[in-house]
Amino acid sequence: MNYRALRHCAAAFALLLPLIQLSLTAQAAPAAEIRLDAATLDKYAGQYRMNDEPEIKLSFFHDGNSLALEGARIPHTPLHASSQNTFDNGHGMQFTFVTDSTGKVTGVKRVAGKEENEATRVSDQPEHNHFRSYDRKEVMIPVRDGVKLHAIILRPTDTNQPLPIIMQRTPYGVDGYNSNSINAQYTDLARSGYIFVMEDIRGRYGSEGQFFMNRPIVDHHDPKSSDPNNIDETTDAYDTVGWLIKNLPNNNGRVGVVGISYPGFLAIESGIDPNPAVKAISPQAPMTNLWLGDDFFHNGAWRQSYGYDYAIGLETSKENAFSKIDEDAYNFFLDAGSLAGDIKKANVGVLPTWKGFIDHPSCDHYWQIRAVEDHLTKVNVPTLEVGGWWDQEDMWGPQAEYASLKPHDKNNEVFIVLGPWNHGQWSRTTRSLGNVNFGAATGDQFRAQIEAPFFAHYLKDEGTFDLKDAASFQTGTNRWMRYDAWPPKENITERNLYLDADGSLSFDKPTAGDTSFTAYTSDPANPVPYRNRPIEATYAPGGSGWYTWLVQDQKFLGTRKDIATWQTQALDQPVTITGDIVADIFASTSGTDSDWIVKLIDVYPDDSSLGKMSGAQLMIVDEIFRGRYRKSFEHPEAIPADKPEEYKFSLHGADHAFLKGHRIMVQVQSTWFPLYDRNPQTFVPNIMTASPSDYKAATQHIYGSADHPSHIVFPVASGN
Ligand code: PG9
Repeated sequence: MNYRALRHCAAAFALLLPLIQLSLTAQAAPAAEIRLDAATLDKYAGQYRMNDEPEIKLSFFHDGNSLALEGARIPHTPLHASSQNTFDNGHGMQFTFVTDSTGKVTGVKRVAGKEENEATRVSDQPEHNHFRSYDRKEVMIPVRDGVKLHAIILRPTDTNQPLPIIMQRTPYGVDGYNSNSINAQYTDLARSGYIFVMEDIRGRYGSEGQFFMNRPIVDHHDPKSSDPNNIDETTDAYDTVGWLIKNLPNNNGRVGVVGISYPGFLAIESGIDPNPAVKAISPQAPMTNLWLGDDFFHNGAWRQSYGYDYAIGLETSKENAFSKIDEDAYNFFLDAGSLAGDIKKANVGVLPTWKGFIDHPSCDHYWQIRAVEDHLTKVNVPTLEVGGWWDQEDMWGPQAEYASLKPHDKNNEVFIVLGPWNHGQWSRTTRSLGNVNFGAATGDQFRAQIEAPFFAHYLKDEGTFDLKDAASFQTGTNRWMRYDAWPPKENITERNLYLDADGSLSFDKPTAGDTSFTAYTSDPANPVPYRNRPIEATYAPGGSGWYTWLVQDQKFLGTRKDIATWQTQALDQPVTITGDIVADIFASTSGTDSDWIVKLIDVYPDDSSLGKMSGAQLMIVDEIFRGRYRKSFEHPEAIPADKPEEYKFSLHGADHAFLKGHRIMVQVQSTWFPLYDRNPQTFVPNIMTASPSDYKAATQHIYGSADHPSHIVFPVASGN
């Protein structure tokens, strides 16, 4: 299992706590080992609790001539002494024990790369983890067109009872799965006991056939579907499940499918015209609509750095090969210009996904047939959707899939969980995202209290599953809420928060004439960075700000003149918003095309007790809209210069309390680079091939008048 594979599997495993990653992956050469006497080793043995993540306990054992480490999600890991009080795991992580003036061991400092944390000694009795032993087999599974798919099968060694199967299908490689990684990643499920099946999808890693990025669904009801070559990910899942049920001894005939991100897309596909043995699926951060709101475009604006990096990662090799831009990505993409320029710079030919972007910049048939939510016209299988409020990749997918399935949910089998997470973060044990601390290890709570009971109920008939319909972690108040539906209707009043020309925000509709606007100049030669520079490649092996940019304090933007800002006074009582937040903006441009980016921000008070959050500007929801698509996503149209036009688009769901003393802020800007390619601000037929002379500065007006009252639709919650 290589480090990059782990890291990217931003989805699956890479998002586990760094401790686990580093205990399983080779990094730096260990320092020379020294021998310590038994009394010294005994002195260090015990249990330590991480100071900043109290749910993580490290147990050090006196193990032979050295120490070994274990944790609830950490396999037994031998350590080597490199000094009287420092040990390393042989993979770049050091533990230095700390003693007080009496010589008593009080804690341990953990250093891993740039990260340093401390743990306090809480007991002299180390605790073993409860890892269950799994037996590992490798198989090739034939599917209907004769292609064979590679899979790893893991089965508990301590029982011959018929067990259900939990399957994950993935493009990111399955070779690294073994008893330890299953226990570390799926701790609750592994303990409960399932047969785990991890499968490489067609054309990736050990599987035969041709990989096709986000392969569209074929028409299974077409007479042609008897043609064995009429395959897609749903048929590969169907055939795999059929083979497993027939060939794995002692299975109970039921299969659950789980996955994050690309594997989340594969999980929802397993529930479309499913094999009858599929009894539960959990699509987590599933990529669903690549043009409207997930990885590659948002409302028609192309995600330049991501689309570039990801296509290299999956299409230049059968195994992950993510791009290694070794300069500030801001400069790299500014120099390249449009996608045509990126392709020249990459020098790896025109990858299939890039060809898709160039030939289909608009939402034509090519993207329409890839929109998974359009296939969700029936509930075939109990479904648990999972999404993060700050998911930097697939925030749209879970909410869109839930919204499509829900109207067909006659038996109350479709659920959604939304929490304070980035992409896949619910698989980790942590209280924080960036500088924001939510006061509890919410991922652990989700896995133990929602995910494990969901699968136990539907696959083992154990217990009840009584999530109402939606579980949401309300940020600000930092508490779990349960709702009858998402977005909830009860106790919600929609109110418009108006963007007034004097820079204030108010619930009162403006009455002034059209000379009431806020102006700024947007210059594609100097675009607004979406995060702090230098910007690393998305999954840069040495670390990347990608994972936390959505919670980055927006003060990093300083006093740029190309961002319009509105804000309230400090609130004298909390304002809670629960549901979909919609931007309804009236704007004009002196150009003939433009992007509109709207960010809703919680401004924390200056208060040293808030630590790093004192005075912070935390984005709550945000989105971009490419102006040429205001009338049709399929047929773009130039914008008439200097004329107010309406741009109405969802900023997505939130469940957030702006607390007393905080301020509500809204920002509008027209570049967000290099996450999104620059709009030339001059209408050209295809922005993917725009030339340098097409890019022009433009004067933008955001209206706050009676006729053109720009506002944000706020679902204000009361009584909770
Ligand atoms: N967000 C990734 C992805 C999924 C589907 C298409 C493109 C990218 C992922 O983490 O799997």
